[in-house]
Amino acid sequence: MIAPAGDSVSPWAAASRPRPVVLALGSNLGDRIANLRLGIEALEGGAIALTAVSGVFETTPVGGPEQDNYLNVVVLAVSSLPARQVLERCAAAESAAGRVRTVRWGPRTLDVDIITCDDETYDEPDLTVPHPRAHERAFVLAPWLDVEPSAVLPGQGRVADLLAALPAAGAWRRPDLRLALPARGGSGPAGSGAQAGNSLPAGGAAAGGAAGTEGAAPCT
Ligand code: A4P
Ligand code: MG
Repeated sequence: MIAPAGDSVSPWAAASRPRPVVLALGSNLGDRIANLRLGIEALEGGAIALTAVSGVFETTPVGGPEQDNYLNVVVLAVSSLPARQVLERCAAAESAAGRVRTVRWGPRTLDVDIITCDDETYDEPDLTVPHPRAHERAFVLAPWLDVEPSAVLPGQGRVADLLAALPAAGAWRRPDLRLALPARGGSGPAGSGAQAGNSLPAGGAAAGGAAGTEGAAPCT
């Protein structure tokens, strides 16, 4: 295991420069792919620039009551926003998809979690970064590996190794479902999908495309 290398900065402090942020999105209620698309649209802009979106993975539920499968994706972003403001944007994205909180780990239209903010670490009642359970969850690791094959989870190790070490993956790629980066600065159709694993350099141009219908496909 790699020792945590976190910057102990205040979660209220803006970063001195845009740094990489990894966000995980999941939905298992309502129109799952539409919810993910709404979340991605809501996250873009306002000092958060999305740079890549993973392929869409169908995943078996972890924890909580009996519930339906999830669709999960991971998005990469750059931002100099304080971690707390990134968390607020995650909550706003959840609200945009009509999130209502019932039971912990229960079904939800959209959950958006901060997985990492560069190598910053926070351990507060309502903000823990890196996400404390990311290393043991295929629904985070599989899409993260898809969009960033060299990814490292601070304090835990390479995402590829963490995923390989899980006893059962519980995550299936859905090549029939695609989400794209939203139009930069704006109003374009988000997520009607270009390529899964679609990425742009920070500050790059927009991508668009169309999402498929839901039909199961075998997965890696
Ligand atoms: N919070 C603390 N740290 C963070 C962070 N790094 N990112 C706080 C986001 N939020 C963070 O979250 C509860 C509180 O966590 C927030 O108020 C925030 O201040 P929540 O979204 O209201 O509730 P939750 O998601 O039910 O709880 P929790 O503990 O965040 O759950 P997890 O660990 O996020 O797991 N199975 C599949 N297959 N796919 C999924 O996406 N998701 C979960 C939720 C469980 N099982 C799943 C999936
Ligand atoms: Mg959450």
